[in-house]
Amino acid sequence: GPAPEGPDQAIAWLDAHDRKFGHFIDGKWTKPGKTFSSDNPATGESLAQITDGTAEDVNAAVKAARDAFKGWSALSGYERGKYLYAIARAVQKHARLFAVLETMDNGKPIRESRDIDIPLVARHFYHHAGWAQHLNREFPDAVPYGVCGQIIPWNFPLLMLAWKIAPALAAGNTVILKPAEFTSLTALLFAEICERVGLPKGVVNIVTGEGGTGQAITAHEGIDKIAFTGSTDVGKAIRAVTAGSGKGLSLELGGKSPYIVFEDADIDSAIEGLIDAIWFNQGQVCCAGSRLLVQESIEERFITKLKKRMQTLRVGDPLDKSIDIGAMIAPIQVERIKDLMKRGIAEGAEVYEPDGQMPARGCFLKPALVTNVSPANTLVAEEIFGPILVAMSFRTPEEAVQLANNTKYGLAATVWSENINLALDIAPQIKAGVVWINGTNNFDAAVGFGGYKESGYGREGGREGMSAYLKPAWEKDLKPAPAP
Ligand code: TXE
Repeated sequence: GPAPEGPDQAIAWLDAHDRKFGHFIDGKWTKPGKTFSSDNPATGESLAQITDGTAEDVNAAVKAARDAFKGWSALSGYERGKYLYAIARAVQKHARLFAVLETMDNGKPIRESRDIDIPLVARHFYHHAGWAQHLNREFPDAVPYGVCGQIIPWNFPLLMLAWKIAPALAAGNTVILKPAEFTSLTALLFAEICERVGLPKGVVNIVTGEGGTGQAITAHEGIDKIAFTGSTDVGKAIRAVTAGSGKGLSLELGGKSPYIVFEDADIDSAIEGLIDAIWFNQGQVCCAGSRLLVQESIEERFITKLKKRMQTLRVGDPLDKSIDIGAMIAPIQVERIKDLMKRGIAEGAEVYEPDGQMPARGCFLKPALVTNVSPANTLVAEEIFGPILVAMSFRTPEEAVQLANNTKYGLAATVWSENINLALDIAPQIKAGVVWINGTNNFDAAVGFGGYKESGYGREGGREGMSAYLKPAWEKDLKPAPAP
């Protein structure tokens, strides 16, 4: 068979492009324009120059997507499904290259990109190929929106692309996707996959760039729906810009998810779950279990065990398969987190960090456990988006629910207890889009994921995720409301 794809192949792929990329618009590659550097956060080295998309670039992409929409939406769901299957198979075929490239560009451990991100990407396209096939039967009175503008973050670059593109295409939409400025590379490799499987031109357009490119997308009159995943601040700005424009909108924003451990929990399992909940992807996860709420009667025992387990976590080169915690996305995020920590400590927080060696260079942070905090402490109230766990205790189930809901966010939650009646009683009282019982980070393409409150609205995955890319057929001929 073919040689396994490793770092050498990723470097060869970058070199084959002279480490400089334009956009993928209308099935063609544009010449690189004004560029910025995409760096490997583990080494600080530049990987490639990425084009900062202009309003003209977005215009060209919208025109291509509009033209492609007629043909793409007229295909039967069965025909569109065949393309999604082909994409899924091509992602699997190049899984190793995708995983290494993702780890080099983002800093996440290769164990995660190899075993979680990329397999879930393939799973997402397979799942939505199925939806495409059954679309007319499942949604007989629905039609696609048209052209979708999709703006994604850097924490799960290719997986967030899959969450956005797979349902949009299955429903018959065409897309303009903007990856985050820190992590454009796997989206560009994905564009090559679209070319290779013969996806009709203009159905998927990848326009790279910074926030300004995102603004050009959200403001564009030729776009029918915006889907955004990212910070709550930018989500609010996009909501304001799109209000009254007639555009559809779904937002998946930040979180500060509670991880509740009752006194009757299986403590060893709860600790393993917690390691995954907060230290998966260096804690740069919107649904990270970042607020530990542990029942007072077991608090001391639990925290002692947790500290011991934290001593075994290895921080280092994300391409090393034995590493638990890789690099943070960028120096700016490390500084942001250090500032938050300073504020929290000034407000009285105590911080525990394991001893372990740290890499001499690169964007690394130690895992940390924060205790002695009040609900008003900055580290309790704000999304840190890093490897920082905040711990508090509660006495009664009522108090656990009250603390869990004492947040502006509402994305995810975990309840840990051997008493299933207690767990099932608590779960629906927590205002979060997903509540896991005796588990965490269970993602599946078939299940809707999304938030309440400042975590956004709309669901991705499963039936709800499909309906987010469809509208009632009678709306097809409505004109957008005029701007106020
Ligand atoms: O996100 P931004 P940032 C949170 C997390 C993190 C913080 C800042 O707390 O520390 O946000 O991260 C594009 N109009 N999350 O600054 O800016 C941008 O180019 C349109 C949680 O990186 O929201 C990128 O493609 N688009 C989160 C995308 O928005 C704009 C994941 C996200 O970047 C824009 C990421 C604008 N005005 C961060 N400004 C999660 N929920 O998973 C920027 N963008």
